[in-house]
Amino acid sequence: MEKPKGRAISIVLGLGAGSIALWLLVIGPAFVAAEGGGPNSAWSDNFNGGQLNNKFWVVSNGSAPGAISNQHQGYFTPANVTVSNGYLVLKLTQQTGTVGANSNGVISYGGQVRSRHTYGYGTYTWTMRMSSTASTPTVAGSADSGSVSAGFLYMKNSHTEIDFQFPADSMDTLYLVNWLNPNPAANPSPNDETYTTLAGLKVAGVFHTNKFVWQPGRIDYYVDGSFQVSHTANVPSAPAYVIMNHWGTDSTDWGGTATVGDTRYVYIDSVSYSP
Ligand SMILES: [Ca+2]
Repeated sequence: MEKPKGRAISIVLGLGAGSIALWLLVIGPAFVAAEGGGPNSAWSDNFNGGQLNNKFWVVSNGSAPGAISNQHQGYFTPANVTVSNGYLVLKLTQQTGTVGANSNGVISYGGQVRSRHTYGYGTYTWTMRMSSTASTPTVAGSADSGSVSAGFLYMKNSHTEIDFQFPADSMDTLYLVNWLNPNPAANPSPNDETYTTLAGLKVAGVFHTNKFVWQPGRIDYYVDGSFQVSHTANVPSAPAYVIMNHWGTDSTDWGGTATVGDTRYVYIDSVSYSP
């Protein structure tokens, strides 16, 4: 499939310096030794406990992808991660502020949660509603330009990456993506990526159950129980972190230009893994 202009690199981790930022977040100093079940244990989280299970999840606090010099700077802030009424809620705000030499830049505050463990081959499922202005899970809301939301697997410069990802400027297009960067000491190249797009799902308006089955040399993607596509190129093998995030953009390439002043929300009803 032909790639949209400028999308390849940005899918990895945002743009340019953003790739470094996310890497630091994922394996930064805040990393805590794994607890509980190992990489071959099934698990699920319905977020029904009233607060996030901090023995299982790490809330990111620091730079987010999508930075553009003198224009846009994004952060993940723990204040934008909550558990409420059975949902994990990831909030995003965008405001005017000083970015480098520009006093009229855009600053984004999003949210990100990742697993403490890494996990390997198996079935991964998220029931979630992508970025919208809906301030509760069931009310109507629009997908405003200026964000990326996702449930995905990731480790070390996309040595492993498998995603369900929604750039909010994509006119209701969900991206089913996988990466295998064979040399994670360097950033991935466009040739390391395989993706499929799905349109018309109203991903910002309703919940969908997004599932992939990852096995050696193959990833099968499903939405609401319906098989969508198999990818057999760029299939990674290394265990990776389970991540859900919602981050701001101000780019015409991926996520769209910022919508300053509009608060947006991602709702995750449940996430699970089985080997
Ligand atoms: Ca739930």
